[in-house]
Amino acid sequence: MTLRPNTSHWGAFLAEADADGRLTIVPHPADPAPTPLLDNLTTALTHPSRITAPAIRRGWLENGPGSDDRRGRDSYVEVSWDEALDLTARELARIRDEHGNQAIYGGSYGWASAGRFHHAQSQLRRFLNTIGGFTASRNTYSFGTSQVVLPHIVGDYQQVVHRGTSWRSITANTELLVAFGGVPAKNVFVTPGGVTRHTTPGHLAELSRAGIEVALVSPIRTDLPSTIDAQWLPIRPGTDVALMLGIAHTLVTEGLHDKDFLDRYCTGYAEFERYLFDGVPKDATWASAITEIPAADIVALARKMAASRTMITVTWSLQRTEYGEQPIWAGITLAAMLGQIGLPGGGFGHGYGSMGDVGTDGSRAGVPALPQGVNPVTEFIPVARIADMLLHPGEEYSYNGSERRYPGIRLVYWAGGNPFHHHQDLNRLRRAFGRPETIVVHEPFWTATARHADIVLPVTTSLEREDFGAGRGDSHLIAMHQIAAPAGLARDDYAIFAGLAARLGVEDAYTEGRTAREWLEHLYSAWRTEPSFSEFWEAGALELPVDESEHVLFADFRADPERAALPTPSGRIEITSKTVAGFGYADCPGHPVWLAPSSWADAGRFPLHLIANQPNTRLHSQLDGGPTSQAGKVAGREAIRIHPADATARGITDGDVVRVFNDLGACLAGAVVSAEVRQGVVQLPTGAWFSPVDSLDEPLCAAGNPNVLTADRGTSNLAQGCTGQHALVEVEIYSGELP
Ligand SMILES: Nc1nc2c(c(=O)[nH]1)N[C@H]1C(S)=C(S)[C@@H](COP(=O)(O)OP(=O)(O)OC[C@H]3O[C@@H](n4cnc5c(=O)[nH]c(N)nc54)[C@H](O)[C@@H]3O)O[C@H]1N2
Ligand SMILES: Nc1nc2c(c(=O)[nH]1)N[C@H]1C(S)=C(S)[C@@H](COP(=O)(O)OP(=O)(O)OC[C@H]3O[C@@H](n4cnc5c(=O)[nH]c(N)nc54)[C@H](O)[C@@H]3O)O[C@H]1N2
Ligand SMILES: [Mo]
Repeated sequence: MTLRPNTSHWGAFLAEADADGRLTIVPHPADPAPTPLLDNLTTALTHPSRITAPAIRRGWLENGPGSDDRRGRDSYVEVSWDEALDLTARELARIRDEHGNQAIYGGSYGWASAGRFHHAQSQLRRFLNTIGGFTASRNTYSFGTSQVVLPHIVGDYQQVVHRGTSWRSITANTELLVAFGGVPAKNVFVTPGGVTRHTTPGHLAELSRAGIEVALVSPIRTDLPSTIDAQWLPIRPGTDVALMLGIAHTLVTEGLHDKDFLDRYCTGYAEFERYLFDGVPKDATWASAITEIPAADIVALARKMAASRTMITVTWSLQRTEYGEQPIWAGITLAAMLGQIGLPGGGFGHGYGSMGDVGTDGSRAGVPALPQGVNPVTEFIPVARIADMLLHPGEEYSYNGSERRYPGIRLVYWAGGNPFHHHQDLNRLRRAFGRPETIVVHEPFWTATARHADIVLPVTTSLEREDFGAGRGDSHLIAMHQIAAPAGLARDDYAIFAGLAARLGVEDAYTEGRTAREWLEHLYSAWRTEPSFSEFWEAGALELPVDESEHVLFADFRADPERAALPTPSGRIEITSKTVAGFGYADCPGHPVWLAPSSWADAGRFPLHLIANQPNTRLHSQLDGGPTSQAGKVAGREAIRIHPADATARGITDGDVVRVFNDLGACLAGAVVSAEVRQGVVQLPTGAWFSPVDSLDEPLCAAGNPNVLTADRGTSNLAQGCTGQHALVEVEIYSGELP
């Protein structure tokens, strides 16, 4: 037995399996800050939740394809691979012939595993493209709203999200970091596709060593490491825009805004300034009433921001809320008013602390990937509108200036994602998943999504196959050696699609005659000839050149706004966008505005504001059964943090099982009483496996998945993005029988 290299979205490692399939994991030697999330992998090979054979839902097998509310409550029949693949191929052919390829939904959102070749979504798309295409999804749950609104403001989202001002520029130049949503250290261990050297923890340590002042604007103190001595502004959730407007109003009143910058580099500022003063003045007192931050603190912060080299950062979470376009637009507007956009350590940043590759000096080398082919079907939905699409085919909706109609979907094909983790209002999603004629899911584990499928095909994890992996800007390409044999009858997604392709007469187009190992060699060799593939494979990793420059976002634009004009209609930063104004959306007008969340109407009955953020013990719902994730559970369920005053008022003490509920649903959770969340706020992270107790009259998730409580509502008619971060709830001691 030897330790072999492999990688995950949360870090590279060396691993070996013992005779019982338990893994020993050693972090990659080049990683200065490995994460305990690695331990979640140790039980992955043999976990009881593994799917070990192809399985067909009994109702589907007996009655054939069709809408069926039993999905999620039915039993399964194990079948041979030949039978499973025959059934799947026949059903795909039937749907395609009777209804056309657009009736197949292949959006299949999700993170799957690290590894460039066995990337599940790439494999699925390549396969569906070879059989004539599919209805796709657009944008992400992560920053889907920014993907739509940023192009209207600065012309592009990629620059801002993936090539923002570097940490090096911040730690060398910034005097004041104003962090809306904080810089949550729990999130920086994750980067899509893998990460070998975790550098952000080092930058965070440098932040405190350099004595940079930080204003933490967040309902939760742990959104910034406790080692950083910050001013904590415990804002009421969903009100950051009001705070930004209060600061903006103060800057104008005191003549602290940079008029030259606004004239030269921006358009539409005058209209925004009029809004600040029209009708109700959006001054610090006004902002204080909404945000519950003292007006004096708002005024003092505004003055300090104008007097310092200030970086304003807005985490991705703020746009994952109703009207999530606004905090992005208002944050950039505020940075423009300070006139520091394009200066070292100043301006605007998006997502410092949201992910490991934001602001880090990564490699720009790019990494090889599987070609997905061309989708002949042009139909798509904004990704978070999945349940609307399934429940309301043909219905009209608005998206980014166009009027669209939901397509009629007959077959849903999911590989590498867990919508019963990631989507909002899971009780509604259950109804939506009752609608299609057939649902096919590839999964290593019996997730709730697998339990709602008709055809469940067991796949290997990245520990049970060969691949190579690297994230955006990763310092190494890791040769992912096979650590163990596949669990049960599990096959790679590639092998499954190759089997289907053969049955549908497109095997050559899909496989191009290559085995998985031959694909690795082929993709690698088209990318690099030196060192050779076999040298790379033998060495276990290839180090990639890393860019160590102090990169500054929009420095070129600042230096020459004519030559380096932004790709917006005006070539400038659009504080007012005529394009967006022209869409006529009340929920996203032409410049940043304060809009009170519509859920506030229920605040009387559901007085606690739930933050449903990313978990610090795992990635999303992945490996929830693993040791690090399990160690974080309280009373066997996901932990909910509640302020001491709110706990006392409800008779709740540490370790109690509580019921968290609103009109949409309810779940159980284990109480952690903590003054690190502000009063009136509870925090329950995402990712506990949706475990509905179907025997009860009222739906109840026994594990603590917050998406039974979140509303399935787009951010606005503009982006239609995910709004899962917030919900209003009530919490009580659970006195029923414990499921
Ligand atoms: N309330 C609320 N909800 C949210 C969010 C929030 O802030 N609040 N955040 C959202 C965000 S940002 C995101 S990105 C989403 C994440 O949502 P997802 O990406 O859907 O979540 P994961 O748990 O990573 O799901 C990946 C699934 O792929 C499976 N898998 C792993 N490897 C393979 C493979 O090789 N092949 C196949 N076929 N399957 C594989 C895993 O077992 C797992 O079930 O959640 C969103 N949901
Ligand atoms: N450990 C771990 N890391 C992860 C992930 C994971 O699942 N686990 N997921 C990864 C993925 S896919 C993504 S997209 C990123 C997401 O990155 P983010 O979206 O930035 O992460 P979140 O943890 O959802 O939210 C960050 C913080 O925002 C604060 N916040 C919430 N609402 C408000 C508000 O109204 N105002 C203010 N000021 N603050 C608010 C919350 O306290 C929360 O802790 O994280 C990535 N990193
Ligand atoms: Mo995400």
